[in-house]
Amino acid sequence: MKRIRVLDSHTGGEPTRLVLDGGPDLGTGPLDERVARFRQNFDAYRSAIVNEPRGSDTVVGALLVPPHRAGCEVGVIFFNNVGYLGMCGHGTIGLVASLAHLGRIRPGRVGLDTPVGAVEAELHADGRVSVANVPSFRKTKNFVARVPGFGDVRGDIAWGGNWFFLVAEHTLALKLTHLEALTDFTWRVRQAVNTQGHPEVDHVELFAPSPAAGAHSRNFVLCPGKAYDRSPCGTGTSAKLACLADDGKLAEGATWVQESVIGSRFEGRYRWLDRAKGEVAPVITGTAHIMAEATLHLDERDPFCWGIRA
Ligand code: PYC
Repeated sequence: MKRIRVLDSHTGGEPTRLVLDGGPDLGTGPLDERVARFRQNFDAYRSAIVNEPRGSDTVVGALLVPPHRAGCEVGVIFFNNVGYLGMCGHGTIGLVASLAHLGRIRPGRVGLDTPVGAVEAELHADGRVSVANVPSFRKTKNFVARVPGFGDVRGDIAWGGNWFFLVAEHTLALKLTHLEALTDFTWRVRQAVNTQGHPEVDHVELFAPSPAAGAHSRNFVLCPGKAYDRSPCGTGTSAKLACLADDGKLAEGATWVQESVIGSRFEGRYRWLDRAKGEVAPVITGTAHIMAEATLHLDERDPFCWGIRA
């Protein structure tokens, strides 16, 4: 029997399952090499931790590992129902809130090593967490995807720690009552973008005005495994900030309030890194709540010990 100690939190409704002990030993070295080892040799752990019956399509796992990059105190590898994430904004907020809950950190700054770069988080005295994310940028403006059944869909391809296709021109209402239609549309858009020259894109983000006061925008984010992000998506908001900056629609240092389809919010702002390249340093702020401290039991007599997998 294997035992895995986890701490579950949610950030704006999106769950994070932090693995404290009992996860795979990925050895040492750069985190992009360790994530390759995770995928190659220990992928069953990913499934056991986040997939049904212990988890669900929405759970993002976070494996704590020793850092490699200088100046980082903690290393983390994020994963989901279908694979691995470069970075995860809501997951980082959940990780920091979880470390605070365990008494491992106090308000202040903590350097995090991730497979796609160093990230600096700040735990504020009131429990909010700010994440200075990896450099973010727009790769392609106004890419037009030909989507069967929907026609041409125009959007931007941008990096915020994961790859996104960001769409503002569409006719769908970003409401919880429309989840099926939103999922169907964004999934078809993703397939079209992937087959029409951009296989790297694994998240699709729709935007619309928010019906609530105080938010600049509402989004719907389709994650790689077809679940939608309950939070406003930290890496997706970083990609959005890069596009806003490049379009001259948001000033450096100004606050952008991004609301999710369930109404939870992140605040974002950016600093220019390289105007000519359109590269920004985004900071995302949000709050996480602890939900459970648990020990997962992996009993080989259980036919679904390693999760339900396709
Ligand atoms: O917050 O960056 C994020 C994220 C990515 C996938 C789910 N959440």
